[in-house]
Amino acid sequence: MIASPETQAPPDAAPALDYDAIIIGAGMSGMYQLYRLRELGMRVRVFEAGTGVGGTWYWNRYPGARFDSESYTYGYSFSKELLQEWDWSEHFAGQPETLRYLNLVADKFSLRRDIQFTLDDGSRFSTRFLLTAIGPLSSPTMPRIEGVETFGGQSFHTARWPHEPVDFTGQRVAVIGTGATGVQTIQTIAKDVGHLTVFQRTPNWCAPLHNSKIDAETQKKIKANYPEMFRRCQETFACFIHTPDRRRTFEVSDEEREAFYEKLYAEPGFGIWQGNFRDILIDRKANATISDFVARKIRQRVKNQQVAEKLIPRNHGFGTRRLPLETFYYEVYNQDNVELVDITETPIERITPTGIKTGDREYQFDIIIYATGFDAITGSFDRIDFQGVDGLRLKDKWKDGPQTYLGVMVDGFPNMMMLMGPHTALGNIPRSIEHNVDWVTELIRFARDSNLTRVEATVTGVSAWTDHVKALGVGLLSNEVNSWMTGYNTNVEGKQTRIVARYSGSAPAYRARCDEVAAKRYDELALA
Ligand code: NA7
Repeated sequence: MIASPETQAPPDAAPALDYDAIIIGAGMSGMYQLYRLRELGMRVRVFEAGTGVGGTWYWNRYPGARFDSESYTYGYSFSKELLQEWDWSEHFAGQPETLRYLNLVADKFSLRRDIQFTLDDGSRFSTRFLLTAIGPLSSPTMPRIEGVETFGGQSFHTARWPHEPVDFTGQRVAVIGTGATGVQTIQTIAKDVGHLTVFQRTPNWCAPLHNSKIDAETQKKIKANYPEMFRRCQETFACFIHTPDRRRTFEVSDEEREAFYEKLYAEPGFGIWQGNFRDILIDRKANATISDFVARKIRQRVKNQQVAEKLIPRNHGFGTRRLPLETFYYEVYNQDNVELVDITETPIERITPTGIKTGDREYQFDIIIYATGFDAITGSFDRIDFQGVDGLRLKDKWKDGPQTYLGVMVDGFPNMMMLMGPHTALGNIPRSIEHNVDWVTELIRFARDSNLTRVEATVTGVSAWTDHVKALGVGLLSNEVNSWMTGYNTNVEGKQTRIVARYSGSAPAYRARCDEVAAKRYDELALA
């Protein structure tokens, strides 16, 4: 697949291009980008590796996969008709419902006719613009443990879960990994398994989701309130409906603080993370108060205190990694048929044909589940051989970390635009997707209306934005912790150094900067 900015030949000598735009990926960004570019009357083609639309929600079919954002804040906002037509059944919808929703969107806007699924026949296509909609969490990583391929039972990575149901009844099951995915999987399958063994390397701070059904009355209110709710999401730091409390942690008395934490712990969703005191993610002492509060909750909820201590994180503070939200996760460890293995004490030596061998024991399993995460943010870019001007390879350009202009463009890669690429504001992701896609669409419209065939970020623009993103990350506790958010992954060669992979300023500030560039008719770009 080649983007064709016609570096050598003038536009009138260009060979006919197959498409005006090619989009890679039919997840939430790719689908919406297709919709918008079609409005411009462009010839657009989407290429998707899966057999259906939905991206994240297509691939991550593991048991218990669900939103941690309120369902109604997560859906697309661009169509009033769609908003009124679709009923979310729960405050935090499960994956099957979300996938149904995205299929409805694809049907309603007849998206499928421009999407080609599973392209692996060596075909080549040319296009004016190339848009990557490949997702920040879409390249799953398997652990680098000897013998993985020798296991004789069933084994699955959570992000490559089979389409057919998996029967856990009476089975001896292992789960490796305790991130947001592992937590959702564990709490869900614990009800059905014969025996469950959880292999934990690093415990994560988790807080209750408090999910519930949406009744008819609430449904009506949600639908009446959509414009106001989306407006609020636009104003908050990370596009969630939660926004930090204006107070600092030590501005209130110990009693008030405790009562505030109790309130947040009892409320649904990310409030305890995104709606907490405004300094908990930058001030170590402030952070220690909420970490201590949640540690006490874990000790109360888990009966065996040795197990409770193992579930309490020691190497990072509350909320400095992505917060898994849970539903009776800690109570799972009170079940007789559930065992927690701390693999920092007894490391996994190898996977065997019948199970897992640690330093001190050999376990027998019927099923092994790898909830071992992703080569995040840049991983999906590394897996495609993007080549720019003069054969410049994106992977080489980014070997010491991503360099971008607004997280959307890269110098040397004219006419390529990234949706939810590195250095963009992620947060409540569909809100960021809609902004990102709308901005890119306006840029493409501008190029078309101005008879431009080439739009490219400049070297200065890229280095200024990259420096800005790095500067914003200074002082954030989360940037001092190994996690997917800092591009750290023990299972990928060369990814054991933390990088600043995300834009960590506020979403409104990010949008303001993008709007300013558009208002000045993109004069920071090289246009030809
Ligand atoms: P995460 O959050 O990256 O979690 C991966 C988990 O797997 C984590 O507990 C890792 O431990 C563990 N892991 C990874 N490799 C190994 C090996 N080799 N041995 C043992 N344990 C391992 O991925 P998720 O899928 O849970 O979530 C990613 C995001 O997707 C999530 O935050 C949502 O935004 C959606 P570690 O912490 O590295 O010690």
